[in-house]
Amino acid sequence: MAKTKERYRMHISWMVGLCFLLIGNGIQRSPGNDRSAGPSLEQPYRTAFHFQPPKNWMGDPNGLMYHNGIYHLFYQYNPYSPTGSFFNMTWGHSVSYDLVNWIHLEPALNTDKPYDAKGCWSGSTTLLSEENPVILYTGVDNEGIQTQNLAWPKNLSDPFLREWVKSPQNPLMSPIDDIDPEYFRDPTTAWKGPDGKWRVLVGNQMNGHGQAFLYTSEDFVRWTRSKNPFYSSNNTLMWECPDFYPVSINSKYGVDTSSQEKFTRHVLKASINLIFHDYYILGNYSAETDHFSVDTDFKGDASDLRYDYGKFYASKTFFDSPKKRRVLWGWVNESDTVSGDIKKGWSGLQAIPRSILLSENQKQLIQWPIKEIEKLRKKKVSFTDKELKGGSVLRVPDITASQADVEVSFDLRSLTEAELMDTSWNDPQLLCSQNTASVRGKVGPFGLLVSASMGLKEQTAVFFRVFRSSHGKHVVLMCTDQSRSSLRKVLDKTTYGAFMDVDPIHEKISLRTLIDHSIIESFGGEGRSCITARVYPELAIGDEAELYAFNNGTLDVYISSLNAWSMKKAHLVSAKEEASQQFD
Ligand SMILES: *[C@@H]1O[C@H](CO)[C@@H](O)[C@H](O)[C@H]1NC(C)=O
Ligand SMILES: *[C@@H]1O[C@H](CO)[C@@H](O)[C@H](O)[C@H]1NC(C)=O
Ligand SMILES: *[C@@H]1O[C@H](CO)[C@@H](O)[C@H](O)[C@H]1NC(C)=O
Ligand SMILES: *[C@@H]1O[C@H](CO)[C@@H](O)[C@H](O)[C@H]1NC(C)=O
Ligand SMILES: *[C@@H]1O[C@H](CO)[C@@H](O)[C@H](O)[C@H]1NC(C)=O
Ligand SMILES: CC(=O)N[C@H]1CO[C@H](CO)[C@@H](O)[C@@H]1O
Repeated sequence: MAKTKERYRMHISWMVGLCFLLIGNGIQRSPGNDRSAGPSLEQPYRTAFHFQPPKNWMGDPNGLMYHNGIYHLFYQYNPYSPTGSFFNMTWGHSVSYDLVNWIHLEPALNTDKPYDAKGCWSGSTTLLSEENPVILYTGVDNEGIQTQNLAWPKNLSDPFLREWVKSPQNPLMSPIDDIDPEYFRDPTTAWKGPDGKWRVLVGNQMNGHGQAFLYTSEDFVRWTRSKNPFYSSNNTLMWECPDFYPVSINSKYGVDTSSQEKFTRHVLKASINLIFHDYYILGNYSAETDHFSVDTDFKGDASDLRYDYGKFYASKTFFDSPKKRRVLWGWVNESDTVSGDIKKGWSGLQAIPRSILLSENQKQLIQWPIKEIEKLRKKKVSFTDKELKGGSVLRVPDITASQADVEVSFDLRSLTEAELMDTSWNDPQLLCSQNTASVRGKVGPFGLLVSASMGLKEQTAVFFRVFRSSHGKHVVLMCTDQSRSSLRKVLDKTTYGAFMDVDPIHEKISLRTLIDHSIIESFGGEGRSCITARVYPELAIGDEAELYAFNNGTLDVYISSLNAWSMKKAHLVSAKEEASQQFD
């Protein structure tokens, strides 16, 4: 869990928040219950098909797992306030049959032991066998000392696994040697090596640099720490929520965390504290020697690979065994002010779960929203072969543009005149900030204007620009420009950017964007570059939101196809509501 100055600030605002809630109690309508979870005048920013608890603050996704026909999502949850806090952090718990519709349960872990008196922070679940799941999590005591702890289900016959028991042997891993006890957290899902021993990584820092230690165990209770870090990088800060897993080479399937299949490579992901982005590197892992040889280290600059180049942090994957896929969850926090969060009564979303694969060239990961989300698609609007002249906008009619799934692909026929790429332009976010949608270019900006108001006073532009590099190749830049996303001023409206590994001579440039009131998740080039943004329009809310395709370059582009679906609302209910519905 993010432990920073920001959190201290949050703590202060937490107290303010609590007062507000007490005063407001009885006056405010609860933003929580499912029926109001979609568009409403009071809650225009609450989402319809993204995961969120009924109210209050949610952070990192924690143990994710599939167990006996049911998916479990645990998450950092502050049950007392819509703002983050150092104190009282619990493991929120919800279950699902399809990863789309959810039943909210009581928190699975609460702060009730001396070693977790201050908080039950992030961790993971591991299936010791198909039947036997366990939780490893970071407990924080009243001194701020962090340890790793074990819990298991109280009653394996309860299909929802509502109650969890903490091991009497806790804490199992304590900060030793010169590990800073306040920077020792977030155990990964464990994997089993050929020697039958379990292995987990725990994030920490040494002299201000991020690293992870490997712990091994035969019984999951007594753990031995490796002498040297499993991997460390001087180009990073403290690692939060490390994740380590195999990906298959040239197969469309995901791989179990403990798999010893030959044709795999490994991904090491670290959530970098204070920077709040999730970076990853690729390499070869040998479970015989526990050696991880990487293609390249983290570089600590804009060329590092990220899951998402917008807002997306503290993510975690799990292996979805029945579907044979690896699924990624990530926390998307608010871009609103703390008082905005308090007014809404909630803060934090989970991104739509993404299935994750290694690209064919093995240089990066490919992410795509899980197939199940398409169940929510209803009315479809589509057209093909449409010319989009330089400087034009095209309205997509008949769609609930505040709650939609849009797929568009662009065909570029005149690339010879593309602007020349300067070799010093190596920071895509900077490049997008300097070249927002209102800076006209040649090939681009072209893309979508989402969450737009009639007349375009408010709009969020998700777009591409194509440059020519000196050696005759092309560079594709993908941007999300939030500068005009809301008439409100005090929001974080950072313009996000990513380079996209697409050759526009041989491929169309595709974009899929999931729009859900206050979140815009965009997947460029079939999942090669992803950008998630949070927006809070004042005009473009509910039925007032519009969707456009646009081209602000001087050269024409062609929409080879556009499909847009209005989306239904997912069903998110409490266990009680679920039970009463079944009774009805
Ligand atoms: C365990 O859960 C099952 C199914 O919900 C229930 O019937 C049983 O009473 C529970 N056992 C205990 C000891 O709580
Ligand atoms: C990383 O930094 C430490 C000092 O903080 C130094 O001792 C070590 O040599 C550095 N490692 C590399 C690979 O540069
Ligand atoms: C990883 O393994 C592949 C296949 O054996 C090999 O080609 C590649 O060089 C290895 N990479 C590293 C960094 O060891
Ligand atoms: C949450 O969002 C705020 C506002 O955009 C940002 O300043 C902060 O760094 C984010 N925190 C995390 C942990 O991502
Ligand atoms: C296109 O560029 C012009 C000129 O900068 C700007 O006024 C206009 O808002 C831009 N259009 C879009 C859709 O951003
Ligand atoms: C409701 C509740 O348990 N609140 C606690 C949150 O943490 C603070 C600081 O430890 C306690 O003082 C509160 O009682």
